[in-house]
Amino acid sequence: MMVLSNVVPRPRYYEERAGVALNITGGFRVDNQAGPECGFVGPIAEQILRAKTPSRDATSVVLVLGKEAVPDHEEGYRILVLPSGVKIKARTCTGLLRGAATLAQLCQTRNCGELPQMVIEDRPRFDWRGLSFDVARSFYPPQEVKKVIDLLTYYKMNVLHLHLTDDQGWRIEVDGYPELTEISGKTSGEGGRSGYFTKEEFTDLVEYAATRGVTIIPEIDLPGHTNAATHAVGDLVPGGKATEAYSGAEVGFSRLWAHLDSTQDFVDSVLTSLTALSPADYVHVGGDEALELSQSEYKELVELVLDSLAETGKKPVGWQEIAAVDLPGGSLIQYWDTRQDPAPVLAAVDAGARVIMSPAPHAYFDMGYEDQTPYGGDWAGNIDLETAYTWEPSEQVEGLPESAIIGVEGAVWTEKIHDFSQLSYMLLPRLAALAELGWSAKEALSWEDFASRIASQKAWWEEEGYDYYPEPTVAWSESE
Ligand code: TNX
Repeated sequence: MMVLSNVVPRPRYYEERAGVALNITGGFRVDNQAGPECGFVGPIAEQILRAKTPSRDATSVVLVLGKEAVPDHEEGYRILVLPSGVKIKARTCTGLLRGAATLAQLCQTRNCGELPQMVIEDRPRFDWRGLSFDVARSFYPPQEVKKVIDLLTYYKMNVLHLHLTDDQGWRIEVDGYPELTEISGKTSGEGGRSGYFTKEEFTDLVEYAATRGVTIIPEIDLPGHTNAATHAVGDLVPGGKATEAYSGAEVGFSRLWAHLDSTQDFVDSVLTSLTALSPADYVHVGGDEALELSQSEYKELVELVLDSLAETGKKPVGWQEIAAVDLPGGSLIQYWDTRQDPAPVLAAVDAGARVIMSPAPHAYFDMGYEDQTPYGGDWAGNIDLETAYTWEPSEQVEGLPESAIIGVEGAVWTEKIHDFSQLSYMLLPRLAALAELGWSAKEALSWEDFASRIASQKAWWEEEGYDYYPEPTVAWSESE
């Protein structure tokens, strides 16, 4: 098992074989034989394996597509280590990327040295392994979002959910409503950064993520969390007077109004413009904490949003509260608030919805690790690494069968997390814990084993310039 001591998430199947080891002295050289549709995988695998300028004695990594002996999942892969080099086989281009991530971790530090002959066969437990990233309270420019995507790729996560709008700011250009970004692209939460993604920048992020096996799910938070919209577009407010900019950290005070014609036009324009940029099957439409709305107003507005979204051909994801509304088939509900009665979620699941598990007391990475954590908040409690790792998605809601759970998602809200260094400190190491929970076989999860493997990861974090919290329960110094 020693040879896997650097690998997170833990692979499903591994077998060491007798015989001469592979001696890696000059890094890797990628030989992409996977055909034109996976042409993009070669350069990305080179990046993951840091094979950009291979030396003459570089070890060859052959990439091939195939089904034989590859676990039956679109992200499944098989790695074969022979004395002559490494072969990665997968059913899809994404599967090849997953294999490359494992190989990179087997060789965490630049001098990989010897790898025994072996076979790894691997596939994920859950199809959805995501991170929800709030770029509305504090803006994070494209190059920083890319650094987050790199982390997801390294840990085989496949969804980046971008929370693009909230009370404090609006972060994506919308056709027909330039004031959204011209006005509310300049606001932020207190201490946070402002800014927004142009359509070109957003498209570039979608492409960057896609070639790394990550789908971007954009979120427009409706019908609450809308102060940035009502601040920029006075027509969304009865009487036509725009609301004041908001930089505080309260939630629940802002809203749309169903009886205004401008609301329909606004929602249609936002969703049409956004979906033209986003190839993902889903759009996250928020739905959380609309505390100023009566239940009937909430339903009316959410239905308006869902009908508008249906016109675009996309399926909705909504925060847990959205379960109160009749949802179209194929909808996803994001479970976050363990204080609320889950009965509506169970009813929605009975009616055909599936659930993304993001229980705040385990998966909210804006919570402190401990009382002294300098950033973030504490409303869902402290979340140390063990708490982030030790929870079972299928045991969060009584009566919710595992088959109804599409996967897991962490969340990082940024009211009190203002730059990349702080963000990274809050994500690492907890993001890696969530990644393993979402990927590895349930029976294989072990906190002690994870705690020993995570120690090896800091070499990569340090080389790549990611800050992290040196969780005291991990023996970091023993990693090298
Ligand atoms: C609750 S989680 C929120 C966010 C806050 C977060 C702070 C959810 C759907 N809504 O608006 O940023 O708590 O942790």
